[in-house]
Amino acid sequence: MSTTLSTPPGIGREDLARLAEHWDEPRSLRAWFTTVDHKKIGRRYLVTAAFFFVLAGLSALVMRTQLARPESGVLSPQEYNQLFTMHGTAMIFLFATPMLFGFGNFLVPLMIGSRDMAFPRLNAFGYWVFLFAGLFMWASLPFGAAPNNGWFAYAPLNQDQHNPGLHMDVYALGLLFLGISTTSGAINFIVTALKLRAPGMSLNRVPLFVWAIVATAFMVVFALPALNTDNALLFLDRRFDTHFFDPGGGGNVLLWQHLFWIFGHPDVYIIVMPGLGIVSAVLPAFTRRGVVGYPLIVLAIVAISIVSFGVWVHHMFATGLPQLSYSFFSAASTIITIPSGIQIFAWLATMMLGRLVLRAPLLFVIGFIVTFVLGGFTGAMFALTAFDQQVTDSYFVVAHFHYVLLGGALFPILAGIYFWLPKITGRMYHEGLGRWAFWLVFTGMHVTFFPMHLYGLFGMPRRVYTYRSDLGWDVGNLISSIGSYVLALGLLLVLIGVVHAIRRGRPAGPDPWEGDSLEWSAASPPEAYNFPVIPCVHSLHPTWDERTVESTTTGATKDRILSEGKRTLFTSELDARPERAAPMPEPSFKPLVLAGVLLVFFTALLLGAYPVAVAAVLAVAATIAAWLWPPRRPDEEIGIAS
Ligand code: HEM
Ligand SMILES: [Cu+2]
Repeated sequence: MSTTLSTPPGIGREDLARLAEHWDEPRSLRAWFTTVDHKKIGRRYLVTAAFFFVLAGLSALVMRTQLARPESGVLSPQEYNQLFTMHGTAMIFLFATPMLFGFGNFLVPLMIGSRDMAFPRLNAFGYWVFLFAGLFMWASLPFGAAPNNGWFAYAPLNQDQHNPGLHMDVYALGLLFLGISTTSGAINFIVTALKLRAPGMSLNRVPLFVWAIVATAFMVVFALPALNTDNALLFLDRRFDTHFFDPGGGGNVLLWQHLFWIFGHPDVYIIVMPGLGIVSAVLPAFTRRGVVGYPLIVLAIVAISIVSFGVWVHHMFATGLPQLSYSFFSAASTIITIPSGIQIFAWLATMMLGRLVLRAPLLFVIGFIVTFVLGGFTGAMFALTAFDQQVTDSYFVVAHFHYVLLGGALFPILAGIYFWLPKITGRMYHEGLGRWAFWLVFTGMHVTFFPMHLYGLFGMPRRVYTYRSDLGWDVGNLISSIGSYVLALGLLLVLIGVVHAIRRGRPAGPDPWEGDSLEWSAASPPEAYNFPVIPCVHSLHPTWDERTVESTTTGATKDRILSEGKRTLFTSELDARPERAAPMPEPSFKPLVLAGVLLVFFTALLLGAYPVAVAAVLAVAATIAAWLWPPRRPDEEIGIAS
């Protein structure tokens, strides 16, 4: 498996053998279902999210085929509604966030010098719930019962009397189900980054990618409850005759919008922030220097994660709220461009001061900067209430958010794929294929979405399944559709590149990019225990720093080898001072079982089989009890410091 064949210096053969014995999981079907290894779980997140991306992308291609010509009949209005809703919902909830969580899962323990996440079984549980919730939602499409009211599912159209059938029940239950995964993942990231950092990695030495993931996780914890409340109330409205969002019964349609966007705007940053973290992680290797302005970037990350909770009403400028509140939210929306701008300038300065190595990951980072800044420009335009009221609900908006989301999430994700593929698979990708993929994706993206600004300004509304040909939108739409095929071709090349690397790529070695963070000091792919010796971190760029490297070779000590039992080191939150070596859990079926029982619960609710749902709740309680039951012989814990 690993590329380091000889014994690494600093650790003896017996210790190495013992580590392998405690950490290696056998290659069996059983091990496949019970694994708690963050690297395997991270890989699964990446593959599953990529699969949902393909489904959502194919939906987009079908829509663009329908819209290529005026008055075409590829799709019925009902089918179009379901496709754009599933496309948007899946891209946001089943692709962007889980994909970035996949990178986080694989990388955070490696970057902070730990042997796993803080809660490995919770981690496995989060993955299974994500998989089941995603399948739960997509499975509705072949039955013609997929959500059909847009990804933000406004009231009153989400109500039973206006929207009968299962469509919006799938939406409400699917997102509630998925939220369990996102929340548990977020908590895991927070605890991992606070408690499992290698000794010496004080807060001012934490890699920017980890900062971004932790800030994202905090935002998830605070934002998601609003969405969950919305969906729980919606389900009650639809099934149990409450009237939270039904004006006829004294409810309030704007309540839905407020709760949705209190979640929804932070969610934009939940999607983009880890992408920005990837950019900060990729740049040092391809500019041969640290990112300029580390403390400023950290402050910007923290500022964004707070301010983004105070701008949500800019999504509601056309709902007739009091003018004064618009002024406040307009100002807040303008202010939030400052910390984003700081990061952009820090990256530009890094590139100007460094020595550029123009490989595929850097190309995608440059593509990110161009695209994301253009999306930011139109975003700043929307912050002005008067402008927003003119173009809201037009294709100008569709252009804007695709620039932000493809710029801020897809491009960094592609940069991350090329950058970490050698680490994840142990194999190098084909550079020529990577460049072709970049140019096709970049060109395709702008050819698809730039014209949308124009026909948006010319009045084409979003979410229409077709248009008349005398409105002047024909040429623009045709160009967009052609662009989307070019984009799809580029993405196909990415996939081919990944498969080619796995099959044919030359072995990468532990550190093909001479990167600066700790994952590059582990083998490619990393051993099950990540690090034979947990390093002692002396700087912000540990792999470039002699003293940190020495701490795992000539300076290795027993308390950082930890070869007795399956253990990793817990350290203090701020300064990462060693506290104790804690035992890590063995593989287990319980995460899978719990996720499976939850799937039964949500399916029963969907189909109205309430007695089954009650039984499933009991099974959930029983599974959790079994999970938490103390083992007969409590694991021995060995304190190594006071
Ligand atoms: C891969 C190329 C993509 C293409 C060709 C594409 C195309 C489209 C199209 C045709 C629509 C429907 C527009 C309408 O009728 O109003 C749409 C909506 C949307 N797309 Fe994409 N898209 C792509 C990628 C993405 C990505 C990567 C994301 C997010 C990460 C995304 C998020 C959305 C959202 C949120 C909507 C709004 C759905 C709604 O109106 O409720 N798209 N896209
Ligand atoms: Cu917003």
